[in-house]
Amino acid sequence: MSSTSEKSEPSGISKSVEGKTIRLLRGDITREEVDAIVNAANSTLMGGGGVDGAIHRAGGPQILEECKQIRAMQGQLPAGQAVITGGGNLKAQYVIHTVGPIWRDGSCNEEETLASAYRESLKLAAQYELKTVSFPSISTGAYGFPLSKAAPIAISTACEFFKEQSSVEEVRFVLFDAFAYNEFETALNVL
Ligand code: AR6
Repeated sequence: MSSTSEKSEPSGISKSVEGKTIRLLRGDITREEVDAIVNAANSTLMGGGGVDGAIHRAGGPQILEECKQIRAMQGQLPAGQAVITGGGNLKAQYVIHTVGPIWRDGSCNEEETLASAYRESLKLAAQYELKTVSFPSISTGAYGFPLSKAAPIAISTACEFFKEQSSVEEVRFVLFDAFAYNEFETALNVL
């Protein structure tokens, strides 16, 4: 895997991997001007707290309406899977809703399920021919996944995905607090 040209930027860092970009930013994902932001949802798709609540508040009722239609068609969304809606009032054109695993003790397939949540979200972005996608740190809030384990999984899953031909040119991780940002920075630095 080729990874080159790490750059310091005012609001974060980026690294080139396989000719594509991984960027880390501190901030609020609802403000992202990208093709799609990813929501750390729950299986009901009916909204919740954390980043899920923030996205539905900022995006308005249209997003929940579309989530209800998806629920009606396919039922609950299992952990590790992803679906897509429009972005409502957000600057992002789409919201990709995925469900991360609830951390138990690490023996319940949590790591593979987390990787799957990132991978399936990226596959959906590629299916829609999107170029830029912003992720929060999935599962590391209410779902209790340790950040030191989650950050390397997030970064390495994006890198693996970059090996495949797709429309996705830039993956951003938008981290809400300094602790999360530092864990992702550590994971990016060991690439
Ligand atoms: N922008 C970026 N990151 C954020 C934002 C934001 N506006 N708000 C919170 N975070 P969580 P989970 C960070 O709990 O662990 C919901 O109720 C937060 O600091 O949102 O996957 C769902 O409905 C943390 O690092 O998601 C589910 O029931 C990260 O986002 C459940 O929580 C994820 O925290 C999902 O839990």
